[in-house]
Amino acid sequence: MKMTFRWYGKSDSIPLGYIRQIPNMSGVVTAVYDVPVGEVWTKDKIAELKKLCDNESLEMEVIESVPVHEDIKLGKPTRDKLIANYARTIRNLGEFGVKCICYNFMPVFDWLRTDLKTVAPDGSNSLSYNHETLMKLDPKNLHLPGWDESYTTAQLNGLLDEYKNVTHGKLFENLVYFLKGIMPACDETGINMAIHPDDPPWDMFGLPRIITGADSYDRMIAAVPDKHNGFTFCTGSLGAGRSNDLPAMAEKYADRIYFAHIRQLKYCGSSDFTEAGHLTAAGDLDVYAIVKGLVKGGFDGYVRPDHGRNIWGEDGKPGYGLYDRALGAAYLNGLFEAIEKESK
Ligand code: DNO
Repeated sequence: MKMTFRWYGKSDSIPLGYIRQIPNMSGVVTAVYDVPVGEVWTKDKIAELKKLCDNESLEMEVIESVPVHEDIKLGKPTRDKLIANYARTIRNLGEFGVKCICYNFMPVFDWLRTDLKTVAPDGSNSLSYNHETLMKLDPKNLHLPGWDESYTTAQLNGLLDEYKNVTHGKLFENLVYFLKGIMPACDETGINMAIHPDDPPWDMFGLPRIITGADSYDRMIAAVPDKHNGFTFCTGSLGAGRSNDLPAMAEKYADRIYFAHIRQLKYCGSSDFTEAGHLTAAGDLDVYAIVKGLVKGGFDGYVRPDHGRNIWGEDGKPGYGLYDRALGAAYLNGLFEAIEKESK
């Protein structure tokens, strides 16, 4: 495995030099943030980003994310042009040594939480999700914590209306259409596409969500068997779905898991959760068993410590401060080293 760390580009308050000092850190997971969704990432933009990483001797082999335009998810006639643009971005990224692209296929919203700073008894704080609170929100006039509100209210209303005709089946067909359109660029460049699960893995505001567990993985592999069609195994997202057996999934799909986001959840009630420190004992996910599953299955991808808490007085970007993610990386390094040695 290769240990990596998410870095939000030049605007990230965490210096690349600090990231490099985390033991075993091979590179960063980053993105070009100033190109509108649907447009091609030019070689100039990619080169600029890569240079920043090169200067600090960090690799830039994983991109998170190249976002997918809503018209592609909606299956609108404009999608062919947008898919061609996406394929060009893949080819451009391939020229700069990128090996893996994380993306998601969630309609309109990405991850959803109801609080960004839930305080734990030890004084640290982290993100949390409360279903009842979420259900009380009006999707047409939404101000969600951590959401970048890139749509105007009118645009958001329009989009939500357009999705009224998109069933789960239709959304899945649109995903398959998209993947078939970009696979030639992946075959050519060797880039692996790694879909991020829906977070949390259930429908939101009447919008369908389709990447929720093992069944979704099976359907995706069956529909697009190309080896470049794979997964970002996000333990926090999949783990919010209580019926997902994460260690079993980790082992079963290890050869298609190109990227692992490893984080911890503490469950409350039947669907609520608070994010916690990475340690197995800190929450309800068996992080040890998950790593064991990955190793047993022959996992050979990228890992990043996912969402950390805010600790030691840090007021980091929600989920993406330095300290707790660095602790998470150290813990995961230890698990991988021990389990890999034991399994030889
Ligand atoms: C949240 C992240 C997601 C992820 C995208 C990938 O912290 O895991 O926002 O980057 O869903 O497309």
